[in-house]
Amino acid sequence: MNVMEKKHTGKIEIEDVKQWSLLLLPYKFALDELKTKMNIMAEETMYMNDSNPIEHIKTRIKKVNSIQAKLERKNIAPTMRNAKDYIFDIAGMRIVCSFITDIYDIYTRLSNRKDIKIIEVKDYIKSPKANGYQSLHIIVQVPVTLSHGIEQVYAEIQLRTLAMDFWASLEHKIYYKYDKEIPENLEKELLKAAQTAKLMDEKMMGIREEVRSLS
Ligand code: 0O2
Repeated sequence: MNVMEKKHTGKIEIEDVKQWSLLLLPYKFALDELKTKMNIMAEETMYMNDSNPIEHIKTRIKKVNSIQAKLERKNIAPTMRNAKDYIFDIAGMRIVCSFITDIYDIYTRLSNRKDIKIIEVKDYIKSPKANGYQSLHIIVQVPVTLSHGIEQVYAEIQLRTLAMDFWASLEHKIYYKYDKEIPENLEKELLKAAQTAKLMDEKMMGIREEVRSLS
């Protein structure tokens, strides 16, 4: 099948859907690799510490139109070459933890690994976004072995607590419901909710420490 998807928006180049699918394949493999590594890490921690730092993991591959839109926002031509070179979250993994300390423990373990290269870290937990968004974002490079050799593939890992994830999911829905223009009163309520989520995370950590000190 040689399906051609043509998009005429100014100087945008025509891209072949099949070629895009081929480009996205290593990102899927990178996520498969990462997921296995994270599951091993979690299982090992469970045996050693009797607690699992990971509540759940979700993965997604960015859609071609979202990749192109992101390139356009950055004023970069939406080609496959540019997608590979300039978009680092084509492969996305979200790791949801119970406690903030679990997030930083996982980050430390990731940093110590030889098979994952940390490229960039954005700490929206220490410095939340103006709307209240919190998460630890890490751009990594993972080697993926393909028939033609080893490819270093970028992926974005987002680490959050359950409370941060709850907030972000609702905010994301509201953001799209209002077509990216959230009314001011809702923005304020969301900010308050983010602060409540932060307090909840701190409280839960305190309780855990207390329980640990007793056992
Ligand atoms: P999706 O559907 O989750 O993939 P940059 O890469 O630095 O040029 P970018 O991509 O905006 O700029 O980076 P950043 O700040 O690391 O945020 C990327 C992702 O974080 C977003 O991906 C969301 O998943 C999440 N995120 C960031 N800010 C917010 C926010 O205010 N609310 C919510 N709910 N999520 C947020 P995408 O591509 O937007 O969407």
